[in-house]
Amino acid sequence: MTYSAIPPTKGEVLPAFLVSKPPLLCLELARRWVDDRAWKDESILMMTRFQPLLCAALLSAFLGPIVHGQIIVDDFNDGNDTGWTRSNPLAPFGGTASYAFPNDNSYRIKPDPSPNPAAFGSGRAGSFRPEVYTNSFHISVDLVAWDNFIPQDVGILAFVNTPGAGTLNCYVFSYDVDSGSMFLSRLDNEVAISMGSFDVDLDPTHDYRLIFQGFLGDMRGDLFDLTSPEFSLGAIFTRDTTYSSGPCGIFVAHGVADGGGIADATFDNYRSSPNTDVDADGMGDQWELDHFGELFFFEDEDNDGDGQTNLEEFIGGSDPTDPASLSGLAEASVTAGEMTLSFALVAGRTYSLETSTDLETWSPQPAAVFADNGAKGSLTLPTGGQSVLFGRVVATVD
Ligand SMILES: [Ca+2]
Ligand SMILES: [Ca+2]
Ligand SMILES: [Ca+2]
Ligand SMILES: [Ca+2]
Repeated sequence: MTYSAIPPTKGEVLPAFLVSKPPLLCLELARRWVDDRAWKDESILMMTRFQPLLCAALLSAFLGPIVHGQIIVDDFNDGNDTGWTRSNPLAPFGGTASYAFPNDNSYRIKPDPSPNPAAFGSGRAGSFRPEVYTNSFHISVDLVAWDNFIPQDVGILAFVNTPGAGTLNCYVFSYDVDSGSMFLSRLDNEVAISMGSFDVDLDPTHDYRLIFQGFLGDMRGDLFDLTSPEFSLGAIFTRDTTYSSGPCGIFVAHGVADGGGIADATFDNYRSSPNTDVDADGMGDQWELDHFGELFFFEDEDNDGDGQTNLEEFIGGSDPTDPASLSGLAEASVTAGEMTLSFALVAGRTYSLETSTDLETWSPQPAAVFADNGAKGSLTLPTGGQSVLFGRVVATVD
């Protein structure tokens, strides 16, 4: 009996959009057709390979289940902001703001003009999640129905402390319509200290994604145009350790200092997580720190010389400093017309099954049934009629 084999491929540098959602460990199992169109359990070849599966990773970012504690996802498709705390710092002074859910699938925040711009500053409002992040945060949110003609600032707040007019302390990644720039700033008592910026003109016919993350003082803000999300429009990288803990959220403010106009922004697809990748190498920063003591090793290096790159070991959950520890071990069986692939479970991964008849084109199999058997997981799919079928497990980092 002969088998086709796939040479291992090296991990690839990931587009920045996939920061902390890199591709995946593929456990590829080849089965050959033998004797009377019957699957033979023993005719199995197992291979491991790593291959970027961008679509799967992207889909998972939107559709993946909320799997553990501090990962929060809200697409607002329930037409409400249950779980959020609305914040209007001018409320004590008579300031108002409205909150709405356009099409019952997005989140619009619209502060009214300030009751006294000279005394209290311009109109501004936001909404916060209650979850507290400490040392690390990864926040993603989309800007939709964008209006580039309202002078305003809009974006993400992280490590929020003492919210309120003249008291808010936090970090901010935001777009400033007036200057046509993204800014990464620190707010001390609501006074902004810019720590980096880049110029970009937003197109009101496009939707945008802001991603803001911080890990032990290293911070990174990225902007993406969702019509071509594989390319970052720009990134800001900086370091500051003034604040290290707090909840996070979104905001919009009228953009003219001491101005009396409105602000109006619509958000969608909010996601927050403690899992960061501020150096954009596809490997979780905490994992890098735990194993290497720092973030400065590369994803395509093989520090322990075991033939698997550091990125491969991160995705598969093995130790990148131990040559005896390898990723990608799996088992396969076919019984009663079902193919089952089992694999070592790693926390923070979502697994899915793909099949192919030619090892070229792979098709997602959302009907495959996932089972958590403790240390091992499995995916099971009915088979039938194929003369050759290959299966692989795709692990997407949450
Ligand atoms: Ca939505
Ligand atoms: Ca990293
Ligand atoms: Ca290695
Ligand atoms: Ca290893």
